[in-house]
Amino acid sequence: MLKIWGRTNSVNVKKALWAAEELGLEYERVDAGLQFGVTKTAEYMKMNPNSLVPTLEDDGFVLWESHSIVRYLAAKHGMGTLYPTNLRSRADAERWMDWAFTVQTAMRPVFWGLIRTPPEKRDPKAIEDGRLRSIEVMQVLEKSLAGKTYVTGAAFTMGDIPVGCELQRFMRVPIERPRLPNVEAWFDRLCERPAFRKIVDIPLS
Ligand SMILES: N[C@@H](CCC(=O)N[C@@H](CS)C(=O)NCC(=O)O)C(=O)O
Repeated sequence: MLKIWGRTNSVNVKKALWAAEELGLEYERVDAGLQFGVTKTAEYMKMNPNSLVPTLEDDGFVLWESHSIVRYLAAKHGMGTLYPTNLRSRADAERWMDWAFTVQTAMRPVFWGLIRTPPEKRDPKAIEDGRLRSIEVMQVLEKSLAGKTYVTGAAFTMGDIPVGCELQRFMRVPIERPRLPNVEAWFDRLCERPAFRKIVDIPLS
């Protein structure tokens, strides 16, 4: 059976799990990372020398890098749905997948500062700089989503998965955000998806 290593509160693990759920796949998830350890064991490092999560194993095939895992699952089980068959549509979806790391970089000091750092140890300037940068980055998505239902157009694809996971953090951390009507409407649409609610939109920790 498909196996995915990674703790459920990791934004990158969520991407792999959400894709598996959208595709209706059966999988076994193994806790790994941060408080669960595992990632520095010799056995794990043979699969993933980065000591990071997620890692996927599919019938002897091992893969790491969350966006590659999403692409792999989508290509194997969602050709023509999650994985667009038209080259340009696929490139568009992949572009948004790669761009998700731009959001992640901007949000990291905000998320770590407010969610994983005790108040007395926080760096308010780093948090505020991250907040401003994240808002700037979100304006790109806001403009692009005008007239669209999902990031690549009318259909939900793999392109929505990584950015959707990053957006959940942006929407749920306790910060001030400007109105972003298109982004908010897209987030609401994602929240209608059972797999998003089950895997992604869980309390931040
Ligand atoms: N680019 C990698 C990054 C993986 C990554 O940074 N994972 C984090 C969790 S989001 C991690 O493993 N942190 C250390 C840990 O959990 O022990 C991917 O997308 O898979």
